[in-house]
Parts: sequence; C-alpha cells; structure tokens
Amino acid sequence: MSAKTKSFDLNQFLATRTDAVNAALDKFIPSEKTKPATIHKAMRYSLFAGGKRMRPAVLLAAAEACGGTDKAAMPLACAVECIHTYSLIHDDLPAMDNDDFRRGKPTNHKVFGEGIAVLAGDALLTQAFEIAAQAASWPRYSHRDLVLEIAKASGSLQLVGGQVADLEGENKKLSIAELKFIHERKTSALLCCSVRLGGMSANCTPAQLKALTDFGYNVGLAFQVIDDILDVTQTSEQLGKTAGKDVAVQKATYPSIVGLEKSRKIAADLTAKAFAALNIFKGKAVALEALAEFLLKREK
Ligand code: GRG
Repeated sequence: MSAKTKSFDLNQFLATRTDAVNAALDKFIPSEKTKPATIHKAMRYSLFAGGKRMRPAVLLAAAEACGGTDKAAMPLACAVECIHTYSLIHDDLPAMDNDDFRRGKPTNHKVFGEGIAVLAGDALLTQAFEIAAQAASWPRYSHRDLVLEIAKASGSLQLVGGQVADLEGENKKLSIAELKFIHERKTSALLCCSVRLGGMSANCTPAQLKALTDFGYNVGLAFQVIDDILDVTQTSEQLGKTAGKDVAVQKATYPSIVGLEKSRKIAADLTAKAFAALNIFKGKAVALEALAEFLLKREK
C-alpha cells in the first residue's frame, strides 16, 4: 500500500458517498405513498435498511481513478445497488436461503409476505435498468454498452447462474474449482461490473477498463472468501444477518474446504492481485486501493 493510500480518509469517502447514493436512490425510487404503496414500501424497506453500499463505493472510486465525476457515475451506482438489493431479497426467501434477518432487520418477506417480497425484488431489478437508461452515454461507451454490462452481470451466466450453482451445490462436497465457479458468478460478477461501470462513466481507455476488470474480478473473489470467513468467525449481531448459516446447511465454503488460515491467505493473495492491477493508474486509484484493503479487513 502506498503512503498516499495510508493517509487517504476512507471513512470520510464512505460516509460522503453513502449519503450521496442514498439521496440519489431516494429520488429514483417512487415514494412510499405512490400507489400501490405496499410495493414501494417494500422496495424502500430493503434498499434503505443499512447496506454497506460497497458496489456503489467501488463504482464511484473507479470513476474517480479515471478522472470522472460522481455526478456522471451516480445513476449507475444506484442501478447496481438496486440489482444487489433485489438479489438479497430473493436469496432470503424460503424457497432459497430461507433467512429471517438481513442488514440488521427482519427480511423483506418476514415483513411484507412472500408475494410482495418476490415482487419487490422484481421491481428493483427492473428499476435498475430504468435508472441506468438515465445515465449519460460516452464517446467510447454507448447506452447499449452500459445496459449490456448490467444485464450480463445479472443474468443466467453470472449472478443468477451463480445462485443456481450455489443451490445445487448444497449438501454436496465441492472442489475448490467448483466453489470458485460459484463465487465468480454469485459475488465477483456484480462487483466487477460495478468497477467497470465506474470506469465507463468516465469514458476510460481500453487499458484502464482492462485494469479495472482485473481489479474487480480479484476483489470480488476476495470479498466472498472473506464473507465465508466472517460467517464462521462473527456473530449474527455483528453481521446483521444470520451467522453460522453455511455450516448449518453444510454449504461448501473456503473455510470448510481449506480451513480458516489458508482462506485468509487466499483472500490476501487475491487482494494483492487486485492492487497490482491498479499500477497503471500511477497513484490516482487511492480510493480503490483503500477500499480493497478495507474489504480484506472488514468485520461485517
Ligand atoms: C437471488 C439471483 C439471486 C442471487 C442471489 C446475493 C446472492 C445471490 C446471495 C446472497 C448470499 C451471498 C453470500 C451472496 C454473495 C454476495 C454477498 C457477499 C452479498 C452480501 O453483500 P454485502 O456484504 O451486503 O455487501 P450489504 O447488506 O452490506 O449490502
């Protein structure tokens, strides 16, 4: 880590960007009173339940590294958070992970019922594309490119595909290669897409986009390895979601296959690869570097 990154005030970066993302989301999403009110209440309930806003944060940081602005990147930051929140609502449903607790609150279906929770997820997924369509296009990246980016990361080859492989892998012994296949799709794809969209919102060069892709892919994988570690080392109160779930449903994870210590080493190695990808930014990617470090050391 460079001296510049060490002195970078990540807490301030996260606080100001989270506030800005929340304010933008508040404008994009219909108010709680808009009819039919239940669906908008349900969408807002999960969207504003206190998520870490990591995908918007990496997106805005990538835009900054490429000389872009928060203003241009903001619609895309909101779009990826809508996709992420939809995936959490659906993942928590009884037909999937069957969880009662998320972002420190009862899950969406516990409050609004399963039908509305399914629809709140559907509406957030659709809303993401409506918001992305309101972003600017750029000489190097058209609206078509931006929409394709989000659709590809969210569809059956990536996010949904990862969730399918995850469901089908329950109660089975998986190899590290099979687990990586799940993590690349379930977690890394949307994080990588977020980083790339940040660059695209700044009209980044092809070389910058390649660097951001390498960074996002490796940080995304590290994020899931850490998530697996936290599931066994933290409490539900610390995480704001049910801890120990992976062991309870005998889910294959890095700690269950290679142990905690090796899992920590794998996460650190992936983060080092992510750092190396940022070399071409010559010190301009301090926010991205600080975020990668933060994600490696996070406790929730
Ligand atoms: C239902 C299509 C579909 C996909 C679900 C999101 C997901 C895929 C499953 C949830 C479980 C899980 C471990 C997903 C991997 C991604 C991940 C670690 C999500 C949690 O992200 P955080 O920690 O959550 O950024 P917050 O609440 O802080 O936004």
